[in-house]
Amino acid sequence: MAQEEQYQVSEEEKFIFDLDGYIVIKNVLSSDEVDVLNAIADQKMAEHTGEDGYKNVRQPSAWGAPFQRLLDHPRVMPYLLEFLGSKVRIDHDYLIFMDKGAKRGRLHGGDNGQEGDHWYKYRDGVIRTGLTVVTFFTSPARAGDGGFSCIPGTHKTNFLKSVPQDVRNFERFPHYVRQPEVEPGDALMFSEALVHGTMPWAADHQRRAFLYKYSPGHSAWSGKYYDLSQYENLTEQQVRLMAPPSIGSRTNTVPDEE
Ligand SMILES: O=C(O)CCC(=O)C(=O)O
Repeated sequence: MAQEEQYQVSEEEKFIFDLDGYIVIKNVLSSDEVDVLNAIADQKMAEHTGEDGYKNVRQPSAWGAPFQRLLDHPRVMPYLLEFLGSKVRIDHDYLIFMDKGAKRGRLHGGDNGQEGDHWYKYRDGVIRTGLTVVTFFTSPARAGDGGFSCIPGTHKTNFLKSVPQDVRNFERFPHYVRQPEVEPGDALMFSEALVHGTMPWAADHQRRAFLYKYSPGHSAWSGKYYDLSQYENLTEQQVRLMAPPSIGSRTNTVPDEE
């Protein structure tokens, strides 16, 4: 049995993702795995000074096996196949580290008709979404800490332009803005069709989030495709996942998935 088949997206999880536009997948990584990722990140990030406590660095997936494994993590693949289809591909990845007081990223996103890869659809029991993010957390974001925040349900809103600018700028926090709580080892999956952003970081500990972004097989958000020579010992599945966008002769990312 393929490892992915051990995990099924439940009907309740489909309901949650359809309702909110995001879902928290608990305990994707063990505490040992989190420690390994943090130790590698400590080394790799030592030379990055960032800007006002904010660091954004490209492509942690190329930092060796523990980060490469996140590309097609067996706990996450079932969600990618369920929501992006059998030809899902990795589009790009980066990390966000934030120290107390760091600010970035107003509320943005949504299917505004301009960003072609930001969309969400449902038809005949099947959910499909465009550019979709899986954020792996190696430090917690508890109530009031800040970091990833969103307006649940806005992946389907008919009133995208009505989100007030002071709310988008985090100058006002009405009840409909939510900062999901996560623990180290959790992953949060969200559609870029969801209105979302980066709330100022208020916690004493550093925010550590690794964002792996996926697209359906036919599409791309990034114009820069993966250079496989930057990776070692890629599996055949990872090579299929990292292929540039196309649909005609593209094989399924997990071969027996329809
Ligand atoms: O996790 C965050 O801080 C939000 C990231 C974001 O805005 C994005 O992925 O477009």
